[in-house]
Amino acid sequence: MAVIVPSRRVRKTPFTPGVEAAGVKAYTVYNHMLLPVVFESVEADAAHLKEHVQVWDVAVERQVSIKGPDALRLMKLISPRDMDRMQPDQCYYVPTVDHNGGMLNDPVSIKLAEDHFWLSLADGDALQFALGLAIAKGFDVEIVEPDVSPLAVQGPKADDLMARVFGDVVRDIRFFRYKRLAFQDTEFVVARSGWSKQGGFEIYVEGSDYGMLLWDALFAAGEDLNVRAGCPNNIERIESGLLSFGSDMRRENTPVECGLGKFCNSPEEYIGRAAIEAQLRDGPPRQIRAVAISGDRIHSCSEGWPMLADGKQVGLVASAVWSPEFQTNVAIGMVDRSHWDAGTVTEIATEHGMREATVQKSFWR
Ligand code: THG
Repeated sequence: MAVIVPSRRVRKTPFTPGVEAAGVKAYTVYNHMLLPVVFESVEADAAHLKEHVQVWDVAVERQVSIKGPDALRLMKLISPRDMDRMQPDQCYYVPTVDHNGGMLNDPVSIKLAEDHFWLSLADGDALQFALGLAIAKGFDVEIVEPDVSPLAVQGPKADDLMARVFGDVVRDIRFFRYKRLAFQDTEFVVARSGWSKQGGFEIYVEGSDYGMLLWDALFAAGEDLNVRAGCPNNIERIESGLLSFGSDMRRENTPVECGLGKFCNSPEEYIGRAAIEAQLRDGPPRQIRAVAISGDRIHSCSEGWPMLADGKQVGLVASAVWSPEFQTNVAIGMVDRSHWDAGTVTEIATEHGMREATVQKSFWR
């Protein structure tokens, strides 16, 4: 394939100079911005992530800032999750849905103040959804994409590296909580979160000019920890069951189908509530499952593969890759109720021929 050309529409990030110097081998485009996908190789990157610490340019996780007297009202309309329980230093994983319960995005929301939230977006123009609702409802809120670029520090040595740059106080940050921590003459929201299950943090870098200063500070502090540039890793995240919006789930799926029903507990009216509550009551017609695929190493699944039983489609695999750690092809499938029990064997039609695909009891991690 040819290269991706950056422009005002396909934006570089504040960390792109560091990513380029670290020898990035491929990008994808996410929220109209460059997202690195490989440094050494996806397998070598995964092995390093599981043993050391990596710094990830996840500036593509763009923030929608919702601020003003009606910010909480708008958040309650958008969020299936009970916003009244959210603590002042908390982050919530929030599936956002349309009026039929169809997934529109799966952001992390960050409560900055009683009247100020960020939605840290997956791929999709969810700012326009929030803005449209606010305009239609006449809400008193300001909605903007601020100059905020998340940088993730992930891996078992993340606490040690972060402590060297931000102080030992980082060790006290609990999962999906944040603290505001000083860096040079400013401060950043620093949360214990990130799109891997190796542990770590996300630093919401406010002000693009600080991007490379922080990048360089982390690499200078972490030399003896074997710190490297990394990125969300397709092997580690499939083993971990971290879902990718646009691939594993889309608007044709509800949060219940995505296994995110536990995040739909708002006692108040929100958009899509009737459809979601009906599925919580009756069970969804299909649901996300871990799937193991037999045979030779799968490098990637770009189009989505139908899962077949007796020649009839009973599901769809949208992410699959060889796992060196578990010595099988690991995959994420959206599987019909009739075939979603653990141990069920189906066939998938890949461009490399037919393969056996077995539904697993749970993800690998
Ligand atoms: N961090 C931030 N923004 C993001 C992502 C992120 N925006 C895009 C994308 N990732 C959104 N999707 C997810 C999906 C899963 C998780 C976070 C964001 C996640 N899930 C945990 C899990 O499944 O174990 C648990 C969440 C919980 O218990 O609340 O972390 O990564 N800033």
